[in-house]
Amino acid sequence: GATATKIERNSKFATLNSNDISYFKEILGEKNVIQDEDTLLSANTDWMHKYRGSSKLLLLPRTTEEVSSILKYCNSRCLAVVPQGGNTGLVGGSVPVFDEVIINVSSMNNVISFDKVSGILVCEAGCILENLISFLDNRGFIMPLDLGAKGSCQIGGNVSTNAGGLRLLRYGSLHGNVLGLEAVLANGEVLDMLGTLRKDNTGYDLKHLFIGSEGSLGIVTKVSILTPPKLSSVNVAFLACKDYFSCQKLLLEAKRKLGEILSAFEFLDEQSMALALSHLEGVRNPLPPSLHNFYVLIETTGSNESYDREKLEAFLLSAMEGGLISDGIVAQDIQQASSVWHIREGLPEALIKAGANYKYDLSLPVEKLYNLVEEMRTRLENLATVVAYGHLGDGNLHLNISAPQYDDAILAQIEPFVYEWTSKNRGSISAEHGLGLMKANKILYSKSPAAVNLMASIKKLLDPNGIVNPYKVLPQSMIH
Ligand code: FAD
Ligand code: 2HG
Ligand code: ZN
Repeated sequence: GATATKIERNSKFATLNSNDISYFKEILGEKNVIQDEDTLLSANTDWMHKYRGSSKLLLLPRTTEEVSSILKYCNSRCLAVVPQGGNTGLVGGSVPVFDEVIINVSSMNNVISFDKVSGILVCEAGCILENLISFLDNRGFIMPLDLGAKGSCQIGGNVSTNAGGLRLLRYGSLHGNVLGLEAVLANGEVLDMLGTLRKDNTGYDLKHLFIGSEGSLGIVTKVSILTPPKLSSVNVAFLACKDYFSCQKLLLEAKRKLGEILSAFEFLDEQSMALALSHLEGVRNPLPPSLHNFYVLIETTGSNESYDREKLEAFLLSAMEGGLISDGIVAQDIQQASSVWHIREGLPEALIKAGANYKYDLSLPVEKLYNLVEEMRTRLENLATVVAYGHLGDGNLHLNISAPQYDDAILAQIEPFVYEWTSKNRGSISAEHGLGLMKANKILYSKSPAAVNLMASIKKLLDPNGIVNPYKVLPQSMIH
């Protein structure tokens, strides 16, 4: 693939043979052992069409026991594997680099239990996020996470990437919301950590190792997750700000004045809006045409319609009077709210349509976050378009560089500058997407050598042959 260059296949891994295929057919049944070319082509290719592997086999286990048998066998044969969920990952972590066997738990898509008193949902890892959202909606609950890829991503993939998304500001990260999980280790051992307790301080909390480890320590097969009740009153405002400083002040004011009802605070710059308008079907700017440099989407979620509305209106009035916002609308119905959300959520897709896309997912101190964007524009001049948006409420910038095609001259202007800048400002080079293949060798920009060494030791302990998602997350040189 375009970026999977410079890495060599690890020669200690075996190559698939006909005995392997026969074994898998025996344990999984013919139809769950996929060798069909079209299906493999899409499973080998990532969402951005930037990374492409050459796997000859996709396995679809239906139970934890089947996952265990597959891994036990692969480990004994030294066959490398890649766990894949909805394949919506943005760092090349979900596709093979070479010929790794792809394991997808999409057939494990049952809800196991739901406790409507505590809101605790236990389900299999292959459940698609949007299906869980609908399941809960019918019961008066919501998922604590939401993201643009909800129609395809699996909860197992979300947990494995510790996905952040649009509601983290309100409900916190999956490290807080996931109460338990079941995972299968490289040697086939099943780790049952599927607790449903809010509090459990018995020894090391091992589930956290699997949350955000991007399939490098084993395969997540079941998840237990705390879900919040669905509240009756949701408002969405779409606002314009003249400069980045106003966006920042608006965030502070929103936290102070909207307090407990604030549920999302997203921002996009005018370059993002232009991209959405030209590449997303049916999208129009809900604000009258004028020179707006920044847009902010604020969502409130509460339980009292008139109180929430009053609170939001008072906040907007004071922000308008204080000059923090230059224009804005409050969505009048669900359709308008979802079309406003679509502008923000559609940006990754708009970027794909626009051509080549260099993607950086950074945590930075909010007050400095946009300086990087401006410096990047100066560096790139007319070579490419710099587009910035993200979860401002969480200090998470999505810096995207869009160009007609991939070009080494552009990349040389971006890297290592972007990583050095982030490191110097004590930011994170992966806020929520993970390291995958793209940033496995960049981890030291955000973590100390001692921390990375410990990670490598954990990887070796849990997966001594290194068969699970090789070449990803950690630098190869540190785990051999
Ligand atoms: P995949 O892409 O299939 O896999 C991702 C990683 O997890 C890989 O390393 C894979 O090996 C591993 N993995 C998958 N399933 C398992 C499993 N069962 N056990 C062990 N390892 C596994 N991310 C955010 O954080 N916030 C966002 O707001 C957000 N928005 C997005 C919007 C769009 C349009 C797109 C395309 C992506 C977005 N993402 C976002 C990135 C991506 O959707 C998330 O990382 C998502 O959690 C990945 O889930 P998935 O099932 O598609 O996993
Ligand atoms: C989002 O917040 C996703 O929309 C994707 O995390 C970010 O496209 C990106 O860079
Ligand atoms: Zn995001």
